[in-house]
Amino acid sequence: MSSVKLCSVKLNDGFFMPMLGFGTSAPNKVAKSEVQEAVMRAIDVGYRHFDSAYLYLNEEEIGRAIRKKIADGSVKREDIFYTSKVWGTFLRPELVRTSLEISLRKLQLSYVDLYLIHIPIPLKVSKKLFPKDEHGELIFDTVDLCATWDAMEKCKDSGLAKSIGVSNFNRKQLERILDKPGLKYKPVCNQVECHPYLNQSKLLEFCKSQDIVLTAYAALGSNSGKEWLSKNNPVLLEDPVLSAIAARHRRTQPRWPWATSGGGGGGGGGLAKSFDEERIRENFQVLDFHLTPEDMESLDSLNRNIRYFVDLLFSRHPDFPFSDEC
Ligand code: NAP
Ligand code: WDT
Repeated sequence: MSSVKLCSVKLNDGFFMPMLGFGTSAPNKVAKSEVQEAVMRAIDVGYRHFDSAYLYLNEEEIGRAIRKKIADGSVKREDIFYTSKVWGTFLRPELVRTSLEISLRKLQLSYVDLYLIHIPIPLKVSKKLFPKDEHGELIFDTVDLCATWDAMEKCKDSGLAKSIGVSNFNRKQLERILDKPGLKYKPVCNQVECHPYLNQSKLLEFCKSQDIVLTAYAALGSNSGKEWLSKNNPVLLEDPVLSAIAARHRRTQPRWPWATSGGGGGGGGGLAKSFDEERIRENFQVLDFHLTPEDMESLDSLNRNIRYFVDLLFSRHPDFPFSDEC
């Protein structure tokens, strides 16, 4: 087992989150048994933070992996930081706790460390993850996100979730929650796409000012193979400027999740997904290198507003988060 200790960031509710998290979402064609293997391997390598969701349909396998590593004495439950997310079909306040209980039952765990609103877009209550009408249009629900947040706060009060936060929220949507009358708990984080091509400097600044951690997803630029990704974007990990910085630090290049999420500049978190033994190890080596001011400058110059995750299905909703500048 690795002796490397992960750096953690203190959340605004007092809990700690390891800055580097292990992403678990894979294309549908990948067998679910792979995620179980990958999570066990990741625990052996030293990862302690795991990111999943109801949407990913892999919580049974992740729960099994975590419980096996607890049973063999590698870790204790309290060493693990596990995140789940409530999907858009459960954003009615009366369904939020049910959704969390479904995840916990699949996981066979008694609590999650972090529970997030996955998207700010309520979808019609349905067994389908993406409920559509006869014309193939997504069917939305009308739910007040502040009411959903009340239900999230109750999940924290019940102890089923240690911390609560959001994902894919823009600044206005965060403000709506922060300005909610009678707010009991602020979101501890906003998990959003963030990498050198979309550095989220404005949103990061806002989050920092509110003591909200910005957690970066697709920090390695995600990858093809995912049904919903646009195919015409440049591949982040093939960027020559990144290669040059990596070479200067005698690193292979994909070690950017922490550095690009504001971790380099302080106070962020980042996710990296790999199910490959070698790359799981490689991606863990982000903790012992520091970017120089010149590196930061070249990284800043790469920012070009490229989103790998844009789902046009959502873009008709009035709360579509990605039309605003931040
Ligand atoms: P990512 O972590 O940016 O990239 C993963 C892809 O890069 C995989 O295809 C992986 O393939 C490849 N890869 C990983 N390490 C590599 C390396 N060292 N060299 C070359 N290729 C490498 O993308 P992501 O999975 O889209 O995002 C990470 C996690 O964020 C997800 O798994 C999920 O947990 C979360 N997420 C959340 C949201 C949200 O809406 N909240 C959206 C997207 C993602 P191999 O597996 O073959 O290594
Ligand atoms: C933009 C577009 C944001 C994939 C789609 C969110 C898709 C959530 C993952 C995810 C979406 C979505 N993932 O991890 O691979 O909500 O459809 O978490 S999405």
